[in-house]
Amino acid sequence: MTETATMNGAEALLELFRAQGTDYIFCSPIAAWAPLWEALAKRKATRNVETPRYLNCRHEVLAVGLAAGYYKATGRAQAVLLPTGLGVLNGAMALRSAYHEHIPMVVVSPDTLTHGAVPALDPGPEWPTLLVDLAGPVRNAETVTKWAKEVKTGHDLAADLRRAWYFAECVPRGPTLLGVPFDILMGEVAAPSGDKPKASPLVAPIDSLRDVADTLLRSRNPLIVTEHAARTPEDRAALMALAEHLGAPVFEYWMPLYLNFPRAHPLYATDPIETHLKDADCILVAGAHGPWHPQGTALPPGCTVIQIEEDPLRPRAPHWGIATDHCIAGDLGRNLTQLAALLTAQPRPADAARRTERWHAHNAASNSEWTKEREAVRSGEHIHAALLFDSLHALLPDGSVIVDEIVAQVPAMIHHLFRERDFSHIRGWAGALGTGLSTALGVKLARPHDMVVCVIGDGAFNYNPSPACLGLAQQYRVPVLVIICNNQGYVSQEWNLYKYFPSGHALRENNPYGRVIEPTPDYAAMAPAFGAHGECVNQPAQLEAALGRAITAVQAGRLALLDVRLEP
Ligand SMILES: Cc1ncc(C[n+]2csc(CCOP(=O)(O)OP(=O)(O)O)c2C)c(N)n1
Ligand SMILES: [Mg+2]
Repeated sequence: MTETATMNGAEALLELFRAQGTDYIFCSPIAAWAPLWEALAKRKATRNVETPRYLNCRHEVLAVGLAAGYYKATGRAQAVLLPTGLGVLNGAMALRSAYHEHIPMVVVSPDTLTHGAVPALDPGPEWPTLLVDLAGPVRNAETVTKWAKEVKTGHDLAADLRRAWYFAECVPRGPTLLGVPFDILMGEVAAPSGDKPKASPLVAPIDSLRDVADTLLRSRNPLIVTEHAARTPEDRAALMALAEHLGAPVFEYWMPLYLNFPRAHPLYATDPIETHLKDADCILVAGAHGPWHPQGTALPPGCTVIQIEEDPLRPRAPHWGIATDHCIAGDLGRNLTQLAALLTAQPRPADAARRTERWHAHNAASNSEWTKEREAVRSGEHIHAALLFDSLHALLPDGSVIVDEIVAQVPAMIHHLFRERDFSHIRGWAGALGTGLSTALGVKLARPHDMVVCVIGDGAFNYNPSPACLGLAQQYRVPVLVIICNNQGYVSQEWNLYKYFPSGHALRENNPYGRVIEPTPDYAAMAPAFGAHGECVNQPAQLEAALGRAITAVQAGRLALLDVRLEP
């Protein structure tokens, strides 16, 4: 009889992470990770191995946000460790964003089966008294993950971890969670053998794509709308090929997740899609969770709506109000690329060149309005958002990646910061505030040689685990440039007062209750506490020099935090 090699569950988990190809383990500490920490130290001492790299995170939202940012920049899923049910609850908001954004990651969370009754498997007296919940990590995760399960025995650990990883990475992508009791982390299991399963992509059959290509080619006024179609340059090239062949404009819905289309391209639509719906006869919704508002807006009779998405009709959301004619499910990038290839193999539609010219003229007219705005704000008394983004456009090095968590300044960022330079764009949040900083840090881990800029609202900054993020940047030397777009409050949250109560008491008496953050904190003063460079700037004349100093600090390896006081 051959003897099977054994190890404890934590050592096996580490080996499984390595075999799945994770680069990082983003861990929020709890004493129950002791066997894992010992396994890491043993591996380092005996084999001098540090991959996957372990990062200690001082907040669960930070751990999840790092994994999300790293995936957005690389397309590679990472491991996240969250301390039992309470850790899952603390990270749930960031998991919820990952779930909506189709971001894969595998979360592992410890629990206890025996609550101290077995001395060798006792996680500590705090478990039965303070740490465990009836729901446990798995049930706590159910509404914010794609798949969540507890490992029942040591025999199941390897198979369950591989399943969790496969489910996270296959479309529709998303976070998965494995509850692993302390009893299993400490107990003996067989050393895992075997590799990660090879997964074939899920793509639409060619006939369905051909059908859609024919519809697009026959259309007289096609529109394309996207929010997250192009995470990679290849995806972007496919979208460009489609748009250029058809002479169709590309609208990015107002908070794009990526730079889906070059924003200086003549077919990049510069005004909202809502004004053009009445003329459309075919709309390609290529990765957009809310392509227009309200979704029930009547479209012209006969207008065909084609949705290309990992999981069309939004199963993760309560509402999809768009009458959709074609659902093309599966890997978004691959389906787009195949569709572009089929389409461009056909002759260009006769009126595509004329349409291109028409859209070019239309977009140029709105662009000249943005140019006028840039010029108008140069001589202002206060720093206007347009001036900030224009200055960043001038000063940031090539290849910079902008990670944003802003609201009121989104249009200014899109039109002034991205107008010509070769910058990448990654959204750092998905409706729930609090993930911008950690997403930016995750992007920086993935792109250590590029300038990563987190453009964040003053309100948003307050929702982030900011000390934990600044601490991680210091501890592991992950220098990002943080620009606080400080308009001294929740400006966007006042919009409904203007809409519904324009002459009501709140606005008339300048008493809007929910808008203000007062007194405005000295955000820059936080930076030195974490060895970072910090500055506050409120004069237009000081802006460029302050940006220059902050960029230099980041290039020298320190996080820089610039609190830019914008005109309210
Ligand atoms: C977790 C969470 N809480 C509350 C909100 C509601 N909310 C959306 S934007 C916003 C204000 C953000 O302020 P800031 O970042 O300064 O942006 P501004 O409104 O000034 O543009 C709030 C409170 C939210 N989206 N997510
Ligand atoms: Mg604000």
